[in-house]
Amino acid sequence: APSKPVLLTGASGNLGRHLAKTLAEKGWTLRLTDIAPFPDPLPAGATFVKADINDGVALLRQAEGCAAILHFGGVSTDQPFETVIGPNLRGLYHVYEAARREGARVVFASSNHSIGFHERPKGNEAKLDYDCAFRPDSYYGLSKAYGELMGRMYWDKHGVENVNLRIGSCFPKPIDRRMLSTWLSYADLTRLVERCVVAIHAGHAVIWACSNNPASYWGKDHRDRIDWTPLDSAEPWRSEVEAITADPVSERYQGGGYTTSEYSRKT
Ligand code: 15L
Repeated sequence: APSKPVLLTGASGNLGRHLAKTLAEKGWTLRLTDIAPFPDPLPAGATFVKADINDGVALLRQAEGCAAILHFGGVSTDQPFETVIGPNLRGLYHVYEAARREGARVVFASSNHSIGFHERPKGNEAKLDYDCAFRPDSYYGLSKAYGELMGRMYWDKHGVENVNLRIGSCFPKPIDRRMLSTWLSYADLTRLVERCVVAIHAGHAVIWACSNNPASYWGKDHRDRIDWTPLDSAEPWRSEVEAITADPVSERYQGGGYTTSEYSRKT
């Protein structure tokens, strides 16, 4: 376990709750925070503070003495512009300022929606590497691209290390054909976040956060730097979910349904 505490934002969200439980089981000292109350019994060694990530002073106080900030807070789905910008742009800035002051590493829950308008590879077509162009599919995806670029700047300018997890679909199990490519198991997520924090060197890193899915859309990233290998696979669910598909536009692009919400392109 890390020798210093680790701060987790978004602790009351789906992924936050899972990380709080499993990292505490590994003996980590966690500081949990969220704007919503923590719905579970508090894990051993953890404290919880109810706060808004837009409260920069509260965040600085919570980050004091921390080795890392696991930033899983903010808007996590496709929402209107005005809903996204407060938590995902200003809140993110407060996270990075706190990390800069503490010399803490940031693990950022980015998303496949920062690149969602790349087409899905067909047959033997090349998979997408980490240094592909951002092609956000929503204001939400755009905020995640901004978050990754924030990390780029804080590394270049201030030496704040950060690992940007382009999370595919992290749910208990895959529920449609797209998730045969994008699914990330909860167990692989915990192992990934653990490596992000304990790895000696991170710099500015980008990781395609999906399980070891043969149908994955994604290729090169920085997993060797942090020594992470996903162990699970979506393939056992293939026969159950492969017939579950969406409209033709959603099926063309990696971001799926996020690409077509409010879609008005004619050609
Ligand atoms: C995300 O970024 C969302 O947080 C999650 O709810 C899923 O929609 C996921 O992407 C996905 O693309 O499946």
